[in-house]
Amino acid sequence: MNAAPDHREKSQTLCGLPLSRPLVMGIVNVTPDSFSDGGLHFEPARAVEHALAMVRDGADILDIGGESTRPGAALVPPDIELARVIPVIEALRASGCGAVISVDTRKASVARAALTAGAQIFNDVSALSYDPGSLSVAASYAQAGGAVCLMHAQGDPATMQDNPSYEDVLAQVTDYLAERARLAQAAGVPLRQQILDPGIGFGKDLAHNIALMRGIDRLQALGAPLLLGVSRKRMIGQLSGQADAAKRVSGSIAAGLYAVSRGAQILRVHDVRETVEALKVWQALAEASPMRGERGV
Ligand code: HH2
Repeated sequence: MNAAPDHREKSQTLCGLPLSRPLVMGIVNVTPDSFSDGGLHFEPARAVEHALAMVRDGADILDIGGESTRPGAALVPPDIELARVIPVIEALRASGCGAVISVDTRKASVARAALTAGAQIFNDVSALSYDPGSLSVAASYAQAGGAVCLMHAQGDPATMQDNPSYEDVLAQVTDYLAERARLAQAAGVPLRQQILDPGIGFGKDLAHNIALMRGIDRLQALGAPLLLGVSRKRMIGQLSGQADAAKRVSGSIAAGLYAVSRGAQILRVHDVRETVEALKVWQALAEASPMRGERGV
């Protein structure tokens, strides 16, 4: 495995986190219907407990979501999404846990309330295109020293896997993210406070997902840290043969290590402890990479 191509300044940070090593974002789905863990952390107290366990296991960021965006998912009204995520964000802030808190939402009103409750990252799977109010909320995150994650998706969760098609998926996703990044910059979110994400599984078939993973270095050249959310997704099931999404940890880690070896800086994962351990081993070996090519005894 090659060491990560290093396009970033060693001293660069994101919400106070160093970008000199891969960061782990733990997924906290406060939903009844998420694709691999729906219902498990639906009670706010269970979600908080799960999130704090992830911090103990080494998560740098906690991504709190109240709406499933799995293929075929139905829209959740803003008042219900707010009631799911805000108490969890408030409780995590009150707990004094050191993790950066991210809110996974497409809705400006939810992102705004989450910022007030203590969120530092606005993770929008629509790259600020779903809700016209999102650009100004994104600027508020930047003013507060936070960040905004812009993800590519083709179509809406309800229909996105019906027949995804591209002429050149890597070129189209790269161009789209470049355009959304420029728009966010114009609205007041500097590139150094943006995170870009090709959106694995969001309107993509297996071949599209593979092309995007193989093209990570090209996406990373856009100049913002790159986030990869491949954990337990259908792609992992297709490649590993594991039909049960909750049991896709090994395949998810393999894909995550491949992604960081190509330059991804943030892994969005369900299995934090396993991922953190794997990254520690990977990083110790990658740091020793100047030795590569030398003949061993
Ligand atoms: N994937 C999911 C949700 N949010 N955000 C980013 N930035 N990137 C992703 O790849 C991404 C995301 C879907 O995964 P999950 O949250 O586990 O499932 P569900 O949408 O069913 O809640």
